[in-house]
Amino acid sequence: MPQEVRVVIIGAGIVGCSLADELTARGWREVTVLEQGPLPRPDDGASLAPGGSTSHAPGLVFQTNVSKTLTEFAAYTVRKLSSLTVGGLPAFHRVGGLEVATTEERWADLHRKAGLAASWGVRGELVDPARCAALWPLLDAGEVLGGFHTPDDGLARVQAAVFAQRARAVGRGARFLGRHAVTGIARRGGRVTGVHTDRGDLPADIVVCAAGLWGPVIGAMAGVGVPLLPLAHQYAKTAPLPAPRGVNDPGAEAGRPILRHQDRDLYFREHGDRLGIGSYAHRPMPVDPFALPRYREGDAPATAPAVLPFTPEDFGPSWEESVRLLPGLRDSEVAEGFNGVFSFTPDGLPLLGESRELRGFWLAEAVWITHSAGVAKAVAEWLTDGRPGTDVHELDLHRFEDVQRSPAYVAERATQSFIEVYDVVHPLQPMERPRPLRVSPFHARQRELGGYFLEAAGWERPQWYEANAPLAEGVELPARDAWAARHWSPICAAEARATRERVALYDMTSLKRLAVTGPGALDFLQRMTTNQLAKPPGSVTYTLLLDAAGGVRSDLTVARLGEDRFQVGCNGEADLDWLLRHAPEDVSVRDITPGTCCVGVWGPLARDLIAPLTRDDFSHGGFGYFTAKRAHIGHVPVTALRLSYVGELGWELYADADLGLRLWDTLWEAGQRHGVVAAGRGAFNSLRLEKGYRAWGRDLTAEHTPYEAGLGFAVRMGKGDFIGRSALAALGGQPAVRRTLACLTLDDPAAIVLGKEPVYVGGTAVGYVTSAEYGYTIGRTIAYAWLPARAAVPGSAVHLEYFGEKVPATVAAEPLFDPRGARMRR
Ligand code: FAD
Ligand code: THG
Repeated sequence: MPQEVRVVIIGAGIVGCSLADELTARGWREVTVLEQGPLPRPDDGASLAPGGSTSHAPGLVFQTNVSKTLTEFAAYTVRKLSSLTVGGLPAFHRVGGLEVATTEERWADLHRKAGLAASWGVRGELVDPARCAALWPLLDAGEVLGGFHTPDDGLARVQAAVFAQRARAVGRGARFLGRHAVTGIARRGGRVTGVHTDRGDLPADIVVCAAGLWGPVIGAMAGVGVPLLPLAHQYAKTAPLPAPRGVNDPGAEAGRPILRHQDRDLYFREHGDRLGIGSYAHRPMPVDPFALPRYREGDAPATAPAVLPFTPEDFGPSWEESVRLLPGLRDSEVAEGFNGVFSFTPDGLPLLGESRELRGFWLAEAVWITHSAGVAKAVAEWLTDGRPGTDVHELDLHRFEDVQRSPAYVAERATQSFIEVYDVVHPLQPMERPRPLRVSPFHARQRELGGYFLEAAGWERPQWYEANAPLAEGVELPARDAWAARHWSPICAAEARATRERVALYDMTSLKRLAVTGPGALDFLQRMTTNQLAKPPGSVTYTLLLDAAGGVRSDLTVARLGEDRFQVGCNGEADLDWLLRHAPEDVSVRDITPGTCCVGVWGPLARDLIAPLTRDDFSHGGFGYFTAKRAHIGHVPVTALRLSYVGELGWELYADADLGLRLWDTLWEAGQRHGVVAAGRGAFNSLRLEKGYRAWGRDLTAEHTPYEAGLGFAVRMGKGDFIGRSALAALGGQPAVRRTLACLTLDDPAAIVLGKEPVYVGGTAVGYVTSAEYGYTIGRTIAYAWLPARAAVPGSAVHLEYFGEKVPATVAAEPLFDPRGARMRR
């Protein structure tokens, strides 16, 4: 019962206050918020704010984000703050948002952003320079190519928002204790039991760390890694401006839209007759959270820990650029400023969830004002219902691999997140540093073959191999625009063709795999997943992990290698976390990805390539589709799985890493007479879309049921209980669905889209694209998209929008290639 569970929230910034509000709204009664700083009233002004990042944040809320989840969180924040009033004013001031472009690249990107806004349901419109200047009279229309205007964005009145949520929580019985510094986390038997403070101890069943940039300090008290780095960010105010052309009303705090000039890492808002200017253009200024000054009673606001002294020399270029965009500032000056500190993570996204090492210890960290209410709602739902109502896998604390949690990695990547905060980032863009970090045993060969490497989870992954360039000669392909041509090569087409016509080697080492073993292993996996796994050793099964509400948490392949031994192919660190959380004593779950490797040998000649290398039976009769066996390929012992995400005859061959190079060389040499190629992720992604194979996290998430996602075939309701079964049963068997993941093909064989584009029926955006790639075998672009079921009827005409261009498309029956799977079963 939430009523009796004692929750302690550490930190009364926007996140802590919002969470207290969301929890008490759901019936939680024993909620205590501890704050080391003072707890101000709204009329006390910022000077008495507790002193974290929230205290001085100017509160700009731009909702549109590449992440659908973050966009939804921002939209919720806007809705919620708009409904809260303090002193007769709502806590959200809907002045609108304007992002301007001064470069062609940004102007194109704003078109892409307008598409994202349409996909996620945010109102917005691209506007010309004259309209930009009408919205922002200080602005030099000659400087901009255009803008993206979002009328529903605006300013959070941050202190009011904090106060109103706090007051409401207090009204429902929450306790807020100011000047209480948490000094330790009490725990017993892997669970938190309370907190120690400088004013005594408090028992707790659940502790939520909402300590902002102090997260790592609290984490250290709990023995939990909190992968964030605080960095300073400059914020300045101008001197009072002469009311420019009568628009700037000195009485009102702001009237014009919040403004972003991302080409120069700048943003602007009004403060009455002054402008506030925020800059990310300066050198990174990391802050060690362990070295921050302790709070002292009566500290002056200037010494608030998250506020560092202004360094004007760092702001110089930003001022010049501000004057260039807003020439009216020429006669003004920077009147005041500060270097404000807040949290950055390796991928720029928040850190949410319960620690696995210390149960009951939760994080709600690295959260912007923009997403604060949405995050708080999700965490409150998660605590109340066992699952957040919004898919949060991108924000899950457990998304990082071990190697991504080192202090060195966190510092380097978080600094890069600061640098890139306003950059135009291509969906395939790999991190720049640290690289190379993780390499497969085939790396040396891949480099010899001219691999073009992208990166995922720290792994170097070839997208294609320049050595295959001769095969691409004469391949007819539509021309690509510069954006779509980034991280792409016509060689991908040649590698895809070689896979369909001959045979190719794919490095699958980065595919995460777990060993699940022990007397309870079968029962455990049966309870965790949807498909029937009680099959003889040697069987391989495609199956789903669901959450309790029937949402798809992941899709897996489970190979039964022995009575009590399973190899699980999964989608990432979060799967490992989910299984470890649920594993009983008699089951061991181990990540065997590091230390092993995998080659996919796929194509009609795969058997011809492998058979001469082994005495084991790789015939169709002796080694059936979706089965596994131990075998030897030359000198190398392998676990072979007969399945193929690219939809061709072949095997995944797993070996210990020390023998990986030998395995690759053996296959490579034997493959020469069959015209073997090494093939990269570019071909891989195209081939899997032709086969209609979903990529979890992109095409579907916990937001979707198996039926909506077209994966009902992997659910066996009759096999016994499993997590999510009762929720599916409540839907009534294979229900008719309201929305569905549909396969589209673009009508113009030369058209390209890349993913996340909006889908229109008539003039209305009804859905969005998940994955898209040119289908090299079928000769046009394939786009999977979430659509209302009524729009997803094969043959229906829709259109997508790509950089502002209308792209006609048609719903197709799927899969587009080899629908009966004959090529894999011979
Ligand atoms: P905080 O506000 O830092 O709250 C954490 C609280 O925990 C603090 O009050 C701290 O005192 C308390 N605490 C820490 N340790 C302990 C302890 N041991 N015991 C008890 N209490 C403890 N975001 C936007 O969305 N839009 C913007 O325009 C924007 N502009 C910004 C401009 C600047 C200059 C800065 C600095 C940040 C800006 N941000 C903006 C980011 C935003 O301010 C933060 O991400 C957000 O305020 C973080 O809120 P929080 O509640 O997590 O952390
Ligand atoms: N290989 C292995 N494990 C994996 C993947 C993989 N785990 C994660 C992810 N990829 C899972 N995704 C899929 C998607 C489709 C198929 C396999 C893994 C697949 N499906 C066939 C189909 O839909 O026709 C067969 C399904 C069935 O027979 O039940 O092959 O790439 N090891």
